[in-house]
Amino acid sequence: MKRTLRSTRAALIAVAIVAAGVSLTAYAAEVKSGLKIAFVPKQINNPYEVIADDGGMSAIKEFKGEGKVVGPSDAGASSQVSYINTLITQRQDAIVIAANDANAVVPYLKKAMAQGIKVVSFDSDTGPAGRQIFVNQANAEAIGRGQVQLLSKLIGGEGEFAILSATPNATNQNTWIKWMQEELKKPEYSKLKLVKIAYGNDDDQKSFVETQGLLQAYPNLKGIVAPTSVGIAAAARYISSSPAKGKVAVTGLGTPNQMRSFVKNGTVTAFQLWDPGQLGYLAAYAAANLASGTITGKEGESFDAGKLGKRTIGKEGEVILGPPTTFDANNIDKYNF
Ligand code: RAM
Repeated sequence: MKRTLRSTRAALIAVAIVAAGVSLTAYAAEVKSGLKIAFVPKQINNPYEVIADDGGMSAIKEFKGEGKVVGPSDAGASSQVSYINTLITQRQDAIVIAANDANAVVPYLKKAMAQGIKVVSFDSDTGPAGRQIFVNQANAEAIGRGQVQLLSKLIGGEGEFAILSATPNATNQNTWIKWMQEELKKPEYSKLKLVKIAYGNDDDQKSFVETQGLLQAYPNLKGIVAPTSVGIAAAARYISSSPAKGKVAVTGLGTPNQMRSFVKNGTVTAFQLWDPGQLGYLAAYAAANLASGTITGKEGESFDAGKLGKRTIGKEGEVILGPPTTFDANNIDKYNF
């Protein structure tokens, strides 16, 4: 009897300790309700950015904040500045931004942070000076190297290819391109030749025309890598109705919904992306945790990101969503974004 009592008491104490631990964790992970969080995408009419922003808004709904999306209709270098200034005047709790040009926005984001507004960059970074946290879609080196690996497979390891990028100042595209060029230095790619980096500015028409220009300028072109959802869709559309179909491979980063018809009609064999909705969702939770004081943005801190679970901040305030997926005819119908 005594032994039972003692062990019961011990068990009760253990339960109490566990319960206290659980409630402490829950308390630490809580974000405030009513937070005003504004998303500033690269451009509001880019389908990729729309999915990302929608993901952010759904997270904000979960923790009962007030979310909104404001931003330019073009991805021009200084197009986001006036929006940031307005958000500062409106005393938002946090700004979540996909930067078109770090140099253009950092001074204004610094001003926001000086006034207590928390700043999270996502998709396209500002660099550590312009934000507390960068929510990155995937490891930038892995994305860049992965793009070359995929292209090489698609064109049999040799031939001329071009990159069709977004804007010349986009941090994300430029970082990926840098890693593509690193990957190309490996001996196994000695027969791959990067002939040109073209810029479609994340504008559908300009990307379409740039694709046409690439085909005219490089008659031996075997591939186009467009690490932009706008660029890859425009390139695929051009090539799908040109004699280059089946001869010039189009790959890069795109949304399954925009690329599905080009995979089905044989213009595109494979391309990559992550879930932009989850990217926005994670960025919203990062912003809310900063604004609630549960984290400050330092390496090693963790926060609760709703259905994405616990996330830990890495070097220079970077939080990574996860590895990209490669889409092809076998799996594309499993994805709806
Ligand atoms: C475009 C944008 C965005 C990029 C995607 C892959 O929508 O340039 O920044 O991450 O493509």
